[in-house]
Amino acid sequence: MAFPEGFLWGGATAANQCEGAWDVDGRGPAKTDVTTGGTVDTPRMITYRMPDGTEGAMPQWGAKLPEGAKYAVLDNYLYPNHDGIDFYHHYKEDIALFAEMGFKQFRMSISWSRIFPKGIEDEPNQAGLDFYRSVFEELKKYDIEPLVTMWHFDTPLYIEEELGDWKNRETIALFDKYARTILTEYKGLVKNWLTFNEINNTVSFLGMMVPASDEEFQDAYQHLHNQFVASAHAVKMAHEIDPEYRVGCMICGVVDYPLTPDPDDILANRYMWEKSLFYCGDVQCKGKYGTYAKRLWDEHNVHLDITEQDLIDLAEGPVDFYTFSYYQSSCVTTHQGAETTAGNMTIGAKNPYLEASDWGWQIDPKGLRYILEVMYDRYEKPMMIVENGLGAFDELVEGEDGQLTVHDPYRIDYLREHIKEMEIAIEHGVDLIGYTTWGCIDLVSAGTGEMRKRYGFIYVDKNDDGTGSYARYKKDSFDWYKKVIATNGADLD
Ligand code: P53
Repeated sequence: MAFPEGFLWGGATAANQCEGAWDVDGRGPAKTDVTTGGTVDTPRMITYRMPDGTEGAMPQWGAKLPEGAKYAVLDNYLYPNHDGIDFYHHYKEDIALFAEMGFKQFRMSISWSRIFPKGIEDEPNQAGLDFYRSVFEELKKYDIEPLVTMWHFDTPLYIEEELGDWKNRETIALFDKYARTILTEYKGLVKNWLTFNEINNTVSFLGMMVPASDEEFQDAYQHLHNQFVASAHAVKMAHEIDPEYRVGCMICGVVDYPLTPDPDDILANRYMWEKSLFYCGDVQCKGKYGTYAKRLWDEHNVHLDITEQDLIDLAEGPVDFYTFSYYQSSCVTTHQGAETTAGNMTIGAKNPYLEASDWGWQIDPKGLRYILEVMYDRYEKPMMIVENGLGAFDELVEGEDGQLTVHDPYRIDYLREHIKEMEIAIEHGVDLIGYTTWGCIDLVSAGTGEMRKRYGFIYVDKNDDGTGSYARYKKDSFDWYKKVIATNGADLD
């Protein structure tokens, strides 16, 4: 049997997409709290107010706040992350359902601004610390191991707005304080941590959905460098605070293929892997920049502020394991006019051999084997897939037992085919130790802000217009995944 004993089956969420309670118990706002809902072909908007009181909204990607504007929550807009799926008040019920499926591991994130509302306070917010303690204790009741992401796209808005976000080095020290606080607080309750979710997105998607200037690349690479340093600090700190702690990186694993055998496409694809995947993975796993980094910086005239001490810190803080998300693959080409898939998050050329989801994400189980094998060979560190799944429209119907349910064979098929590829990768020698499907309970989409883009085994009655009872219902995939876990991946039917 391919899957090793103790394999960490489970599901994944992120604080800002499920907790809700955005301004409850002293939590400060994050960027997601000024971000509206969008759709597959209309962007999410970020709302702001001018000094003279005029209100405005700009697309999530590519636009810059007008001079003098401040992020603001406005009337007449809907902010889906404000309420999420109200995990904040439903966590006991939700964790009981995860336990019923047999989860060994639950991936979640801590909202930084619940612990330090602005990010700059000297003392943490006790109510925020208490909330996560209760969640960890609840998980412990069922022997579910938490896998905790320290940062899932949610820097406190104050840091983002007043301090210049991650392009400012001062943010490193603020993150250090936050990391030390949670690593100290949850000693004994947590073993496995991830530092930055999909850290590579900052550069790998830049210029793809809308064109970007060299200045934006400069800021993005500096932002990444500062996060690399903060991540290395967190790894070192974790090992000092508790030798049992293990800390991983988290990379957005979009697999690219050359669209044609034109040598220019082959090279372009290789350079895409360097920019999108290796750049971050190499620094976080090997503790130093790859040889190609200078070429990437030169492309956009980037000059980084990297100190001698930074280089020492990076070398001393490589991660213990490698994790990534995997949803889709894409194609790279130097040829003009290549066809793309639908959707407002189109990230490359269309692959004629693959089908795409309703949101234009190309479904490619073999790509999962491909990236597992490449990355394991490169880093030789234990690996986890910490996000994978199909965002799809679900219909709530009455089941045979009279209970409301969703018949979701499309989701089961997607997951089954990906798990089969994991199995092959393990047979080929990859040290894969865990798998957490994305949005194991329906939650707010990061890309579009929709509820209707559902990933869960558990349906949540909440709609895009904000209505709904927040009741939870088991989908067909719930029982299927329960069986997969019970048989340690042997029965996928
Ligand atoms: P949604 C873009 C491309 C690939 C993964 O995405 C991405 C994104 C950003 O949306 O994000 C990850 O919700 C991310 C999760 C997110 C999930 O993929 O747009 O870590 O927060 O929800 C799925 O369908």
